[in-house]
Amino acid sequence: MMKLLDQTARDILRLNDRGGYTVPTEGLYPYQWNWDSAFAAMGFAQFNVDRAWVEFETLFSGQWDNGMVPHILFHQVDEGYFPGPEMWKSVGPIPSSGITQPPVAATMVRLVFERNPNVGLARLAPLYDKIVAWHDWFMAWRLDQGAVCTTHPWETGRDNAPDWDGAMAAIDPVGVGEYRRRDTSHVDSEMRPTREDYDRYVWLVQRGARLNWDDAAMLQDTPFRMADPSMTFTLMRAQRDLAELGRSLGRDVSTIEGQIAKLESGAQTLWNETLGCYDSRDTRTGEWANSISNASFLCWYGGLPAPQMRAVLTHVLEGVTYGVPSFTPHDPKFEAKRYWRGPVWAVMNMLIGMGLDEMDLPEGQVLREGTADLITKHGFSEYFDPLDGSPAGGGTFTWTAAVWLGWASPDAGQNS
Ligand code: 2M8
Repeated sequence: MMKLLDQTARDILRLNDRGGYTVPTEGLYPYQWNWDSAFAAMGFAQFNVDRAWVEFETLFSGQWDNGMVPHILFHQVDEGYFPGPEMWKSVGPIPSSGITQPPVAATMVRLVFERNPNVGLARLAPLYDKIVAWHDWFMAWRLDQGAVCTTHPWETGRDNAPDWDGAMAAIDPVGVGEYRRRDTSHVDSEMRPTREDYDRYVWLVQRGARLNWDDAAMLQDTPFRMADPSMTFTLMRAQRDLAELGRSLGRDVSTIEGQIAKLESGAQTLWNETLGCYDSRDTRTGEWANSISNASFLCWYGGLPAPQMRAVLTHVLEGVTYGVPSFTPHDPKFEAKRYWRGPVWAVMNMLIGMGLDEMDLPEGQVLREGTADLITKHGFSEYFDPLDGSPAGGGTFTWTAAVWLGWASPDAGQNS
């Protein structure tokens, strides 16, 4: 059974391979997404290390002059996805979106590199400088008291998380105009963001395009700017892995070490004392989102011991079956099938589980086994109902297959 699933997962990666990059799934997401690609590379590395490096190389070929690495690269126009390149009006070397995504690439590059360091050194060197430039861009433009901010919900990858409800409600999407969503022709609309969400997503894109995605101009007035645990903890972690990679290349990593210290103090500004949890903070109003989300539990992955978060995790896990749901089931805003407002995601289980393992906390094993059980029973879906495991969103999904190969499968990490 497990061998069969390994085979199916490899087949999914090959199926979604468009030659040099991997789409998250046919139809619903026909382009290269930033963090999906990094996970895809980890999956490929389990059976084809060269193909894994190519995935990163293609992703970084879309890097902008300012260092930003876009969240979507539109290699080949596809009418099946909205919004496409014509709405973004990007300014990079290839058509792209104008925002980024959680910086997990350095961490996945390190995992790929460690599969075969001798071969990896030559591939790593040029990529290393590009990742440094991307991280520097975050440090230059996206910090608030040392915590990392997002300027669009799509950037966090947790598109419709309850974290953004307050800030999104404060936006009046005036002049957004008519547009046609494509996602709801691929997936049940009950499993997707609402019309109100989309109006604001599109409005924020139109605003960025109007400002030519100029970082300084975008900072002048900030309709949406949330300091958030996904961006903060993933960057903290990515900087640690980048420093380690730099040492392998014999580089001076003292600047990165200073950046890590800054992020560590920034992370403390995401501690919501009343909630007793890491939370998102609206930098415009200073208000908390009051959201116990799966991103809250990335604290260990980010490298914080965070002993106070263990009891929070136990409480959240008591309400569900297959790992960490995107939002706590003990809050009335929880919706078991609606995307980032409740469902469980294999990638988030993996990142949280990696952190728990590194802290020698036994819940890491619980998450890995829960994820393996979920995939074994319910397949390689985009996400799953955290109560009964029923599959949701798109099928034959790249990152679910990659997580199986690189982490959840009993064979993960073996040399094939
Ligand atoms: C989802 O987001 C895209 C926009 O970026 C969408 O809904 O159209 C999110 O789950 C995001 O985290 C993910 O990277 C992307 C592709 O899988 O889909």
